[in-house]
Amino acid sequence: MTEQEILQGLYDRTLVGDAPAVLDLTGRGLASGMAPETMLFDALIPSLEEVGARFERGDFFVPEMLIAGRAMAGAMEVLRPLLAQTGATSLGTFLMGTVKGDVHDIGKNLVNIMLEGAGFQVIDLGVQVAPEKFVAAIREHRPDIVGFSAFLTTTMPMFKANINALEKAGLRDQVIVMVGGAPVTQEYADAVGADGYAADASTAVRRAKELLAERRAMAGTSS
Ligand code: B1M
Repeated sequence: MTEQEILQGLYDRTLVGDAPAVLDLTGRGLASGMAPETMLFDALIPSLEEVGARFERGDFFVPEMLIAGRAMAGAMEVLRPLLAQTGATSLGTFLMGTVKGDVHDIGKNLVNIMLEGAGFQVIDLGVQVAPEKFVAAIREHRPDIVGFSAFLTTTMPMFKANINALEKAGLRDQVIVMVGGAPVTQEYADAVGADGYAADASTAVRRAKELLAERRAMAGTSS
């Protein structure tokens, strides 16, 4: 198979949720020397975008979204260790979770992989994470950054609820807050009082590094 045929196959088989074929094509791609990033950004993610577009048009329903998501997740299991080749030293600790009421995790998991690849220690609280769970985990792990992911317009308000919970617990000044997820914008992040926002996984890594450097520079000048 040519590289183009593998990419087209990954796109088409993800679209119809054919997990075994997606897994097989991922293996073939790797065996033929393709970069994991090429399969991810040129086939798997565009396919899920098309799934979302079809769902919006009423051509796809929840079961189709679910099986497409599972097919993508299967490929990610194989690609994950290759994408996240972590350095020996940790840049900092990143606590991550999808907000309460929201079960989407593919985008969050991808951000986690990229963060790990860049050298962050990532603690993932999973999906449907309630404000009090974030608060307890911040107390326990003392992360440098906490990340809230939301993928539905109806769950985005949980960012504010989480930030309010951090303020109430006296933790807001101790941790950098980053937000992201498909419907989130910089304007929304600013409005809820987050420190940082990123539209995709690679920007999330860059933004996390910038925010951490700024925080450490400020701590250095004030001490
Ligand atoms: Co859902 N879903 N879904 N879904 N789903 C979306 C998000 C939707 C946009 C589809 C659509 O209408 N076009 C729509 C939301 C509309 C809206 O609110 N504006 C939607 C809907 C409506 C729903 C349900 C309500 C459907 C229903 O039941 N009627 C339901 C909600 C369930 C719930 O959460 N309570 C639902 C359910 C599901 C499934 C369970 C079937 C499945 C999820 C499987 C899973 O995640 N394990 C699913 C899927 C697969 C999708 C789509 C098709 C794909 C999402 C995805 O994985 N994208 C999605 C359509 C779409 O997004 N185009 C859709 C690929 C992923 C790599 O991209 O998620 O954007 P993304 O992540 C990016 C960035 O957002 C960013 O980096 C990531 C990587 O580059 N990012 C961050 C993410 N987190 C970040 C955090 C950061 C920084 C950056 O800092 C902390």
